[in-house]
Amino acid sequence: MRNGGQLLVESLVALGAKKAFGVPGESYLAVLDALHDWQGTLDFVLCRNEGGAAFMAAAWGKLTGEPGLCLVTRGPGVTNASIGVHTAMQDSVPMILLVGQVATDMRGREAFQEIDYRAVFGTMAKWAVEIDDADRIPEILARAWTTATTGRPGPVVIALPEDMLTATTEAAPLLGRAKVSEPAPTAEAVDEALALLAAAERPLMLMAGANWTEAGRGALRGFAEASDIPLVATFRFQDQFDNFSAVFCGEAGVGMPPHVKRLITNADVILAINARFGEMTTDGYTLLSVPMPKQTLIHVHASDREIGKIYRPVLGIQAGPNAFAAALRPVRGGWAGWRAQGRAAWEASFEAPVQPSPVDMVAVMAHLRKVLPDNAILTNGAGNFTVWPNKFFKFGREARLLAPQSGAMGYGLPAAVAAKVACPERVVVCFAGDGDFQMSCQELGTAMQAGAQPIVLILNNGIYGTIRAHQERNDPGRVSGTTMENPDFTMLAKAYGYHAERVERTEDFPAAFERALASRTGAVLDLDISPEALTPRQTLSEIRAAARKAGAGA
Ligand SMILES: Cc1ncc(C[n+]2csc(CCOP(=O)(O)OP(=O)(O)O)c2C)c(N)n1
Ligand SMILES: [Mg+2]
Repeated sequence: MRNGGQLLVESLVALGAKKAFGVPGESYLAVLDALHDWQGTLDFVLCRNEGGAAFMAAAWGKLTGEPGLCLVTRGPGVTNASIGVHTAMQDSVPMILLVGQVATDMRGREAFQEIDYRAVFGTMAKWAVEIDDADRIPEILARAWTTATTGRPGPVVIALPEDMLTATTEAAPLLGRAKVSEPAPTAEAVDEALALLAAAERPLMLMAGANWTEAGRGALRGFAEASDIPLVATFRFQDQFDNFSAVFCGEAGVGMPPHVKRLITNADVILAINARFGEMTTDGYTLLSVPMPKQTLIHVHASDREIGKIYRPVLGIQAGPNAFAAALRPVRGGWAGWRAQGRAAWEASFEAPVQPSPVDMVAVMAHLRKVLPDNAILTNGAGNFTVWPNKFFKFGREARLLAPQSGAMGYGLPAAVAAKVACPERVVVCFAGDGDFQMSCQELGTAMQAGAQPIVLILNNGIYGTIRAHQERNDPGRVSGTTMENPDFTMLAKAYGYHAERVERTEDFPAAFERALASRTGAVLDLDISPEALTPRQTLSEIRAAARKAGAGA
């Protein structure tokens, strides 16, 4: 005999869960109590805000491919955590959010902190469910795990009524997880796709998703290189393909470089693998027209819900990315020049002028490209600063990028903590804007307690730069709600036990970063960035002047 909380935790252990990120609440005491018996097997990583905890779980899912677990209390806890659910959905990564619920005998009365989870998360999560009967915990957990990890991976929300967790049950815990094989393409579908590519003059591959295996990535690279087809990663998935491969031509994301736009617009055949065609990747659904792109589209996805969702493909193939990549055979055509042009343009995109800033990020990124180990993990939230880790780093086979497709500020630090929890031996560098950092800087405490401190680079320009840029474009000179008064970030970091330094000159960065790498307490480097250095190639004043010239705000 067990209670619901014990059955839940034993089943999670059987599924292979190693860490759960959360903030405690009286609504799920039985789960916390059960975790007491499993310390060292399934650890509770105590977070400071449910937003941070949920970001950590989402990042865990992105990094490991296993559902990131998040435990939060009802009402106020879960509403805080919702940002991570939204992010996991937009990122298509597996996550399971376990949340307390009022007892079943008072449900529906708007009891204390009550939320109708199915209604609130029904459209935000991949699946939202409530477990009414402790006997059904193993069944629903098994389904949640499979739901989170298969097809298009995503977040599952499971509500746990308090009386269900304390009820005793004779149901047996799960003994393990289901092994689910990816859907594989039929031989005819592969032949048809290869025939379409072979007939192309300017083929392009678009790849997406964080659910690639080593073998799948290797097979895709082998195919792309042998066929000499240029490949572009969709928004913030550029770490999934070896950037040092000659076929890699960049990322179709926010602030899309002109050469990537040209590759997508001018391609005559596009093989899109695992992509959901978000707004950023399509430049606001303009690079491919809805619903019939002029490009011949071959859309491969494991989920039947994604194929034809926005674009009617000429050929849709329901297949997992790895199974599909494994089935490919090289095709040959006369497009080597087209590929080489894309590659050269990507290489050239690393050249940028000297920045009008005390610390020049062009130089900082050139330094980081030299000194970071091959398996470094970079993270970021949202802001103009993300251009540096996203567009000025070269991700080799082992490097990883944890960056939110939801554009959620505050993701970078929790993601870095999760990465450090998952891989303590790897170098993890969080890039944070001054605004971005302050969305979740309390998680410095989580990292300190868990012994999972990353290196944090704060790109401190004193403004909500992204919004300021929009402001200058729309209403030049009318600065409103975008200037920040900041605390001394080094003092804040030191209070949490970190090595911390303010860096005010580019030439001081290499030594400061070396000290950060050597620090066993994690490090926060507060970089003095001029608000003028708002984009790599256009200053704040230039944005304003251009907008005035164009008559904006007049
Ligand atoms: C949670 C959240 N709130 C608000 C926004 C809107 N937003 C996008 S970028 C940005 C400013 C980011 O400022 P900062 O982190 O300082 O980076 P900077 O642009 O200055 O480099 C804001 C407010 C958002 N994306 N996410
Ligand atoms: Mg800023």
